[in-house]
Amino acid sequence: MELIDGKALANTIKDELSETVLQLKEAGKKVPHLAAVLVGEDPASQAYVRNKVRSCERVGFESTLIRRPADISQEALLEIVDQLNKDDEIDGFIVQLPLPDHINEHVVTLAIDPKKDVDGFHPVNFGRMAQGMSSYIPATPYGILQMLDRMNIQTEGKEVVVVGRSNIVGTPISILLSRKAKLGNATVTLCHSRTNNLKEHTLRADIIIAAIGRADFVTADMVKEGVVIIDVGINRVEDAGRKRGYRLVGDVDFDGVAPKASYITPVPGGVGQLTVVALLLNTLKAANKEVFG
Ligand code: L34
Repeated sequence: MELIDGKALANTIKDELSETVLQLKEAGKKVPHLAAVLVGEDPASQAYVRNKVRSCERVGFESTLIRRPADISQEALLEIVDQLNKDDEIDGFIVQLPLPDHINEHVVTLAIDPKKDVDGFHPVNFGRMAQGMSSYIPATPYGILQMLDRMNIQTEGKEVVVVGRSNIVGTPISILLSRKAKLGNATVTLCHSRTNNLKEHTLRADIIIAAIGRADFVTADMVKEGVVIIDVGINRVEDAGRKRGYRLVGDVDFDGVAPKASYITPVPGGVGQLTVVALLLNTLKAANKEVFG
């Protein structure tokens, strides 16, 4: 079993990005600038956005964090989106999800200029991705592709089982891995909460992408010997033994599954690390106007 060290992979890519920033500066060019909008005080969202801002600092990108209380109106949030769309200083921005219940996420996503949509959530980017056109690829799927690429894990002809059909992970990664492309050409099965006999599917899988948001959901009896495990879940479970009162676990029962796996990602220190890096890669693309020309 080989552990996929997300932190180390992320650091390698961050070093490459730092080098790119130095070259941009030497050439007298503008440094990429990412903005993030964070609504409310959700502790997980705060941690994720903090990692994004810190990572910008680490590679030499500019970053702007816009924080608003959970009771901000949808109208006021749309006004911020509009300002960011118009601000020439900002190359790309994200609105961290989830948003409070009174705000319609679809409306907010549709309001973001696709050229600045470094999350790749706008239907223009999603549609371009699905058709194999140049697009921003959502950060978590893009991070998974980076991980597979840099670990030299082949996907062509492989049986991939994705568990979870969210807009931001399960659905896009299943499209990407089945595309006729490098890091594609897999036979993908997208499983979800209404799948019958889930285990029949997962037992066939050469690669399992677990993105359901349920702690320790994938267990040893569900996987075959030699499987590659990409664990996207980040779940907080109570743990009185920890200072914080909780610990983070993935969607996969790591201790049970790891002995059967050829490769496995840890949580934390796995996919989450690459998610943040993928956002930086998209921000660089935005600054270089690579996606839309
Ligand atoms: N708009 N909303 C928008 N874009 C995104 O790409 C996200 N996502 C998901 C949630 N909402 C979003 C993220 O940023 C998940 N996600 C994310 C980002 C960073 C990390 C995990 C998920 C991360 O840094 N994980 C660390 C541990 C974090 C901790 O200590 O809590 C890790 O090592 O896994």
